[in-house]
Amino acid sequence: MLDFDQVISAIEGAETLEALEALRIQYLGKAGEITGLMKRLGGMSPEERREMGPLFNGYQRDANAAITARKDTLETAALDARLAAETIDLSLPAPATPCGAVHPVSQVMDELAEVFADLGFAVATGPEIEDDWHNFTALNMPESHPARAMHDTFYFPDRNDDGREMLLRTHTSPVQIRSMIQQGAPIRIIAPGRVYRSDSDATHTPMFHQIEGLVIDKGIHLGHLKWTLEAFLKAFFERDDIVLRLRPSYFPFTEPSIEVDVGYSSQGGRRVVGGSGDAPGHAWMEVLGSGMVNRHVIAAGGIDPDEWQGFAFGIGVDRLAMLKYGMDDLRAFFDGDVRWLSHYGFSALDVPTLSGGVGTPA
Ligand code: 2NL
Repeated sequence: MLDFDQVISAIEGAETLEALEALRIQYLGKAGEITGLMKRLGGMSPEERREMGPLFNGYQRDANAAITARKDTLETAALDARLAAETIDLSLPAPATPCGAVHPVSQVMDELAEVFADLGFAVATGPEIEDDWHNFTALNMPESHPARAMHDTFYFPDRNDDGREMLLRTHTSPVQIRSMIQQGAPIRIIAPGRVYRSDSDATHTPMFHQIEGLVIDKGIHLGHLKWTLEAFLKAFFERDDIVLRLRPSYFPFTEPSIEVDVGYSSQGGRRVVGGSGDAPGHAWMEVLGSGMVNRHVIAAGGIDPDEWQGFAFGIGVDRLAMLKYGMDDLRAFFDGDVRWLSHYGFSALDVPTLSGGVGTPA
């Protein structure tokens, strides 16, 4: 026969939760000893059952209660032991907070905005989803114009409510068209942002960054363009010995159109901007396109081209970042690899300044 006092003292003396669980199974489990007594009640005569029923039921109830109480005691003791062991040493240095970095494209965009702000330019922005009028037609590129095909445009399947074809802007020029229409002359703006062309290889990504500039005022001429670009490139590259070479070119939206090269030399496998491209050990590198705004474009912007003139320019920001900070593969810009970013990125706490980066070697 079961010695119930011993069952209770075994439960109360269990040293661990595992030992307690073993006792629970031994007495109250499916094949447990108290469970066995309960099963035996079924085979008893009514008299026997009346006598033994309350006794066995009491065993079951009291054993359960003892196990619950012991479990509670053991768990509390385990928690107390853990709390005593896990003290916090407040004198230890705090673990470093994972911190992002500013992407070189964002850094260069900020630097460009700062340089041009010093020259009196405001920053203008606009939609990346455009219609073909703002992206092409207003820029002196009518529907059949071959330059439209040159842009490898991403088109949307549906036209907008005005029946215009919709597309991802291929340059930020539509921002300047919108600014001309909205604010009128005079204008002094830069339009930085993402642009899209269906192009992909080592030097082209389908999305890239551009910054365009537009000045509209009275009596604006090529001299203003050249001075502005020179001042900009000197400030951006933080060097006084920047030499420009202006070459005639063609863009539908400017007349005349001018491509601008800068002199550079190769030092330790890196291109370093500065000096004349004709000097020994130097060469020329194209950095931007520009020109006097075509009178048709000024008119499309709702401004009288007989009264107002202007110049404009367009620069690839990604290429400019590569040049200033020494990255050699454009595709890595948009891979999203944090190792690349921690190598080339800039502290998020930095105030964007011209001298914030590694700069060009002296
Ligand atoms: C390039 C050439 C250029 C412009 C962009 C422009 C904008 C308006 C009117 C006239 Cl609203 N021109 N933009 C002008 C000349 C060149 O970009 O090679 N960019 C990377």
